[in-house]
Amino acid sequence: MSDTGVTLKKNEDFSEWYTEVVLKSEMAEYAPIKGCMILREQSYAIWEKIQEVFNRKIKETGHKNVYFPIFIPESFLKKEAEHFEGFVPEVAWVTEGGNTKLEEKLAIRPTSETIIYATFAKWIRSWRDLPIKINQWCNIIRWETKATKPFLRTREFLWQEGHTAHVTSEEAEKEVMDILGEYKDVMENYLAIPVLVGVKTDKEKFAGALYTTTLEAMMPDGKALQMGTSHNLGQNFARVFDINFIGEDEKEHKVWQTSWGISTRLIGALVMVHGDDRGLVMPPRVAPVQVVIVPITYKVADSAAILAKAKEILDKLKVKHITTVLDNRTEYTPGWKFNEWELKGVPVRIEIGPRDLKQDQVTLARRDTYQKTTAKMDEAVQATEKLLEEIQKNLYAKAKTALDEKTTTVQNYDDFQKTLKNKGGFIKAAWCGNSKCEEKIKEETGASIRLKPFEKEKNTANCVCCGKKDGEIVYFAKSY
Ligand code: 86X
Repeated sequence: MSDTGVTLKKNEDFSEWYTEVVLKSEMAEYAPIKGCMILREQSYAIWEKIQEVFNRKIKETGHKNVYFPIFIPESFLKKEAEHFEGFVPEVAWVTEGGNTKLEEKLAIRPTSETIIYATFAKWIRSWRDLPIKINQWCNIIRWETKATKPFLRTREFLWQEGHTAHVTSEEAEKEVMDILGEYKDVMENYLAIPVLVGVKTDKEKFAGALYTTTLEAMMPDGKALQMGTSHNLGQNFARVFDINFIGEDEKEHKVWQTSWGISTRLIGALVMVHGDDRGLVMPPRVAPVQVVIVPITYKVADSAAILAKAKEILDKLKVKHITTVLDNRTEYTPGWKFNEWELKGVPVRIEIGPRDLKQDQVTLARRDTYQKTTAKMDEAVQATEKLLEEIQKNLYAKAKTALDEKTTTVQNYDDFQKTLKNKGGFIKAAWCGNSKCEEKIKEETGASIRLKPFEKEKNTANCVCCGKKDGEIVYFAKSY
């Protein structure tokens, strides 16, 4: 068992548990390149689900998918020195092709603003060319020097980056919020992970943006995880890349822009939030396999009849578009199969044994609570559908309770430090708005301001750091 099953406890050794689950569930494995991972079938299928859901959403709202080159000439990045400078140590370069040194070195994209916006400048002439709303699914390279962690921090990862250009500031503003709303829907209603939404502080925002909106989730170890961002770029890039258009007024204007992204990081959050001591727990709406049928035919006389029933249910579930696997391998015992499918997080297991056959029923086992129930054969599909919905709801509700439990309001710096040390999580506290206080707190406690909530709290309080009156309530946390 120790070879294949999870040996560490989520509550005791969270970080090691996480790695063990990721590896043993065959989500990912380390690649023979430092800081890189192999995404195996198990995790790539989840990525495809996320793509499916998000593609549908953005296409419905008039976005189109495109693909830009992986290489970005150095001169492009230098044009935007303001946001590029801080990132220089993270850029990987190509300097040679074959045996020839390149005249200009090429960055392997760390993000694609510069190459995409240089192209926008060519595409856009008049207001009739707007808006442009494009998205690309691609890989990204950032030469991380900090310790890497599967899905959360690797030198290469997959993401989508959306880039839009608009006639008016209002349109860009609406786009930023629309996308944020779609992200929230993906995270909460598909991944079953509740998120806080709000705006980053000036210190934490993307340097190229007017403002950065963010979605933040809470992990079981008390650290926050940024799940996605949506930026209002204003006319910052339009100025640098000369993205101008002739308006209906026949005058020249600069476009208003947005950019936004989510990445394979979300898969890491999924493992952390829902996983347990037996392994992964997949929310039904993104589970690569939603139902596994295990016929209990091992050394059983009725095995042919049991298998026939299993196939009957398999076909019925397929008709309902429920992704189902019939595990009729004969070389493993039912118990061994249970463990394996639990490790992989399959939400519902249907067992059919001799007793079930006799009583014209099936046994349903749910992955989230381990509860077992039975259903009559002709109600099995309906019962399964209902159970999948319940599991989806329950996983979200559990995660929401955990988030609420890990959110603490404090009035003074002493409580701030104690809470952070003993409990972690989000700390709601008043902040005067001065980045000096923000930096001091980060230095002394390791916690940063994760976001300023959109829904401003009516209450104000004294800044938790300097004591100044009428501070704004913000969320602090240590983070990944
Ligand atoms: C910021 C901004 C933005 C589109 C997103 O957050 C979503 C999708 N892009 C990304 N960012 C950088 O601009 C950046 C630039 C360089 Cl050169 C780098 F090496 C690392 C970077 N990391 C983040």
